[in-house]
Amino acid sequence: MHIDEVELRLIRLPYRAPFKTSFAEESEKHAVIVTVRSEGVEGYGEGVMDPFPHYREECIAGAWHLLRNAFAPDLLANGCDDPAMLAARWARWRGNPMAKTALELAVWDLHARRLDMPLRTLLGGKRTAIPVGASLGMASIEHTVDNVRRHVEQGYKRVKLKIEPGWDVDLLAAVRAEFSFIELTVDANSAYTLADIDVLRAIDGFGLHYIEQPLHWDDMVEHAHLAELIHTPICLDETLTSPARVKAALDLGACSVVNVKVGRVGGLQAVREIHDLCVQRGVPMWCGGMLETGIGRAHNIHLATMPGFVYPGDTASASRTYARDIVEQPLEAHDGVMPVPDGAGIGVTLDRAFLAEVTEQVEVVRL
Ligand code: OSB
Ligand code: MG
Repeated sequence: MHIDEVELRLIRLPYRAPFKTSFAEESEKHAVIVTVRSEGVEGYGEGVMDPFPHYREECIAGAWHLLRNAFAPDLLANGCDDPAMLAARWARWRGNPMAKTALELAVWDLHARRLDMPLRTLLGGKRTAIPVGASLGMASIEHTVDNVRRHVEQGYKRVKLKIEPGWDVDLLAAVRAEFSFIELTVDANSAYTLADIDVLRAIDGFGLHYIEQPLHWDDMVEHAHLAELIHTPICLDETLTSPARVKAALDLGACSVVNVKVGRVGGLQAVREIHDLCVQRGVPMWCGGMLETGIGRAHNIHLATMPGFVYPGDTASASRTYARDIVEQPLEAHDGVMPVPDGAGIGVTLDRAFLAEVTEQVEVVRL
């Protein structure tokens, strides 16, 4: 398949409410929307890098440089018959999984649209809807308990609370006092160390489904140690940046649950490899989120139809995060179940007028 051009578009989209984690409080999304064009057909991808590297090391400026000067020129010069080959082709540029994924996803979408097939079918996903949970940013205890109640009433299958040292045990006690039996998890985004073992042991007493990324964002060894000290399963997010690192984490016993974010692991081919490894080892997986716009969210919904995604993911209704999205189709869960957008590719189309309104920068790359 010959690619005629690659469009890079930086957008800024306000959140309905600020999202607070242990690493930052953000009030708007900065996303790189990538479009690939071939013989009148378009495919779309989304980069989940932020302006500054608070989650992992990548940032938008660095990703833009690599997309503009490395990955897009390679794609334009060599075309692509099988998007599954792109990660290997781009391995000579080390790391930078989020930047690579933004373009790889666009090629997958284009490929599926040209075949007139839903993307999930190319990935072996048979489900037409997936169970979803919701990730709640940090807020006061009263507000959090209300927010949990709202999501439980809406039928979300799992609720995840963001925590950090000093914002954990009292919060969990208040939530558990009212909701003793819901599927509840916490995500520390690397805010603790092993010196916090006493509080981690206290968190261990709340019957959580798993605890997500309690320790350093690049660590495996200390997570493996922690896994011996508490009963709650450990789920890794930040640490898992490739199929090889997922395998290493499982071999070490650093986690027993895997959060898959396509951008963090380097694309859909990487997701397929991680998926097959986790299925083979009986390790439960779920699809994480980065508050994506409708493009990244639609990709997440399609990939989460693969059979190994057995826990509810973070791909909740777009309207929780955005008053208005950049895609025309509403991506809304009903009773905690998200329908997979119908049609070819990822099944969504861009709201071009609104996209133009929220665009900060556009660059079209041709040979
Ligand atoms: O750690 O899972 C995370 C959002 C941004 C960065 C990291 C994370 C998150 C979320 C939100 O938890 C998930 C979502 O609703 O998309
Ligand atoms: Mg996380």
